[in-house]
Amino acid sequence: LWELMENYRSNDVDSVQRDIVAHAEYTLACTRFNLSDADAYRAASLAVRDRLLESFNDTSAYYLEQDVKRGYYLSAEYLMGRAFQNALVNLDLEPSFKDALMGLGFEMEDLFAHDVDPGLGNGGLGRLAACFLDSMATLSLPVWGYGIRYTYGIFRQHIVDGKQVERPDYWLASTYPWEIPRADITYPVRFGGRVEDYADEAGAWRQRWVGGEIVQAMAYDNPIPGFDTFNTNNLRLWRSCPAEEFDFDAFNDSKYSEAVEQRRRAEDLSAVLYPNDDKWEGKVLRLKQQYFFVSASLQDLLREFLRKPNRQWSELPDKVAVQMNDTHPTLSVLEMMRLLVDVQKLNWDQAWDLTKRTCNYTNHTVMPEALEKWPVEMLEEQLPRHLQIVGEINLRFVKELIKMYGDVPKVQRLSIFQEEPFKAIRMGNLAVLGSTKVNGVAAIHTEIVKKETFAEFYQYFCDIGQKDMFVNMTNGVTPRRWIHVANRPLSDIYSKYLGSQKWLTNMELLKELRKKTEDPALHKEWAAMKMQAKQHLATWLKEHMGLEVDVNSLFDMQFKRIHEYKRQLMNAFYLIHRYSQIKRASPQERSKFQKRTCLIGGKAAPAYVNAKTIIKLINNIGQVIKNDPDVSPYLTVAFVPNYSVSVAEAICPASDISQHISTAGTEASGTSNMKFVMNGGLIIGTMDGANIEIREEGGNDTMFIFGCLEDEVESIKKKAEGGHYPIDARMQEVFKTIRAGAFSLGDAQVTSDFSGLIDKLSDTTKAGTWEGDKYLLCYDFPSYLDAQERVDATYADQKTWIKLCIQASVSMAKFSTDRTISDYAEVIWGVKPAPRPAPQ
Ligand code: DL6
Repeated sequence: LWELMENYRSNDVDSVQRDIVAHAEYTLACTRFNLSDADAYRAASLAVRDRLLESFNDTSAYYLEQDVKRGYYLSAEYLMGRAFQNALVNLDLEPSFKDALMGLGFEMEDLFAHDVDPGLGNGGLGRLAACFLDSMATLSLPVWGYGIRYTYGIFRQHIVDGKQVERPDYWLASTYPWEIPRADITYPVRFGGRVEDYADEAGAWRQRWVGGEIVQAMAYDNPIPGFDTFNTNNLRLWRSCPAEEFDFDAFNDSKYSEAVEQRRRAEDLSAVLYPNDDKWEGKVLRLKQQYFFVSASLQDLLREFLRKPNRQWSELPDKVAVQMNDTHPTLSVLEMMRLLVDVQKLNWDQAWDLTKRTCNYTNHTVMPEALEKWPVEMLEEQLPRHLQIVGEINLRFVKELIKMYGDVPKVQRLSIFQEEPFKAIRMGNLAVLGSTKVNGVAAIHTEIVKKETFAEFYQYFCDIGQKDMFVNMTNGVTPRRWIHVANRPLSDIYSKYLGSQKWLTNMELLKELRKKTEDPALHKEWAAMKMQAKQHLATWLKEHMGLEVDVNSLFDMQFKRIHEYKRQLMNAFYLIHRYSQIKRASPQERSKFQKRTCLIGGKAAPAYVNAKTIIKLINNIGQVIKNDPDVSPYLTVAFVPNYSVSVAEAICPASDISQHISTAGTEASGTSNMKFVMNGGLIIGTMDGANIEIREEGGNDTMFIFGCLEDEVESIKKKAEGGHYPIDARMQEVFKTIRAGAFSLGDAQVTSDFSGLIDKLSDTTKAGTWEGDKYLLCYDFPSYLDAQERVDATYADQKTWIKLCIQASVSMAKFSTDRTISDYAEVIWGVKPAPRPAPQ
């Protein structure tokens, strides 16, 4: 067969051109004499895909042959971003494809816009998973991702009359050349039915799960090329399809509609991504989605494990590491037990030992409303065997706890089962108990996980001598996408000053440039780079929103999911305050104000009323300012719709300052903070999440810090209960303007909605509580204003500003996912790089 296969595809311009034209002619059946940009995009992407597949197939064969330990990243969400340019960069094909396309009459960059940006995730957690995949491949680590191939990703956000309107995201409407459907790789996944006891050949009682409904999980492979390596890994996404056997029986019985209904039910499973971020919703379809992808993934990885002849089950933890991305894939613990005990017939103790030593869990949020709790009833109905298994795990665990501590209330809190207000499985507790390592995603977050979220578990593991079970893995982002692809002028500056592109796989090298933070030549290039990014964004804003912005103004950005804890509302209050200041000033004074363009973006969960009201408020502020000729020359405020990976690629490079202003102790890490600083912007922020570590790396002077500290929050809230909670006069002024309808554009209902937001905050007796100022906006507002003043003052001195930007950006090595993933591989997975040798 090998001899029959041609050589690898050649990458000289001529061969690339031939491949593109051949794909246009034979694969796409387009006439090669008249190709549109869209046709050229499809043909070129297929030519890239051929090269991806060569590398992908050979890497998979190499891993198998070497029998390396494999890692599997299980995540319900991935925000991969556009694949075309990324693949060209990672496979080092950009120059030849650029020339080849040019020769055919196309600008390569024009074709990038035809690439789909699949939104198979909500926000930070999904984008992190995508950056992780890039680093795993780049580090030549034999780690694959598993997830769900949602037919509809996160909704497309439109702004109509200042309000968020959600439209379905049918991302598959245009062709998607980056996936390979694997009709030959399918697994049955069962729901419902019942558990039967039976005696096996040796006479021992065993259980088997029978009946119910079966759907097929079909694999779609998305090759993930590494940068500067011959390895290409895989993201395997599962699509639900009807199982054939079922339809057949039903048709025979002439139950046509029932059969059709069954097909629809099966397809529904992977139809939509739930658009909630940081919030658990007890929807049965969501539980089924989780089990669906967990079951298919585990069946698949165990099949791979068993491909080596004479495998012993005891080898499993030496050959397989599973990472559960948040609690969404926690059913892995139960499914692994079922597959080992019921299917492979291992005894319980061995199966439990292997499961625990194979699985690991990452926590991504401190929001209690995010911790999943599946009702026992729901499990009983959908996954009866798993309910038995979790019951048994818990029984053994509780017995051990009682032996250690006695029958004390703490045992109930550690239990996997919640009794009140409804009987449920606490997925967080199950994830911790079923794992070798548990990690948080930034230093402060891991401490909170240990002292609050899972305090009693942490104590328990300390008591049994496993203190090291909880570890920190500070997040990161990939410099390939977030610098090299998103901001080529900056990438070129780095490569020029360092003499090579090696910094792209070793960001420590950038620290060399700390010596040059005052170098006038570098300053000049840096300023030109920033200006180019701002101009690029300005063109984009004009094209997409009809918005005109002044590229000489300070670009101020806040882009992330809209959530009360992220405090976009505080930013909105600040904008009103700034507006009033400018409005009140005399014409001469006005001209002294630093001009600002303030852009905010992010999606709100469709049912999150307050978040949607905040979006409306921001839009109305933008409108009022735009209509006010006294202020509009000095201040622009706009809400940028449909924040996504590709939008972020235009946004991040253009920022001067970005806002990461969550209440201390609420944002687990944040990753856009990293992207903005890597792109030469500074941060105004709180001592929260990864801000703290970014500041440590860059130096205190590179961040405009304000607000209370995490360890002060408790006492501030306590004090507030007594009723003392002063509200700054400037904030009261803002409230007054809002209540007076200054931002309601004549709509009384809108005034009432906006007032609803601030009534809650200004009820001084309820500050710090759910009903009051839970996220301490009133408390932090004065210091936020001070920090904003420092921003303006520093920006006025461009020399200092650029120096700080360079200092911060070149100090970001810690936040490359290459560092993060090396830590995961070493500390958690025990997976080693397996670089495939250069092809002959
Ligand atoms: O770890 C990635 C990312 C963090 O940077 C954010 O701070 C955190 O809010 C986010 N969490 C989620 C919540 N998902 N759940 N559950 O996206 O994770």
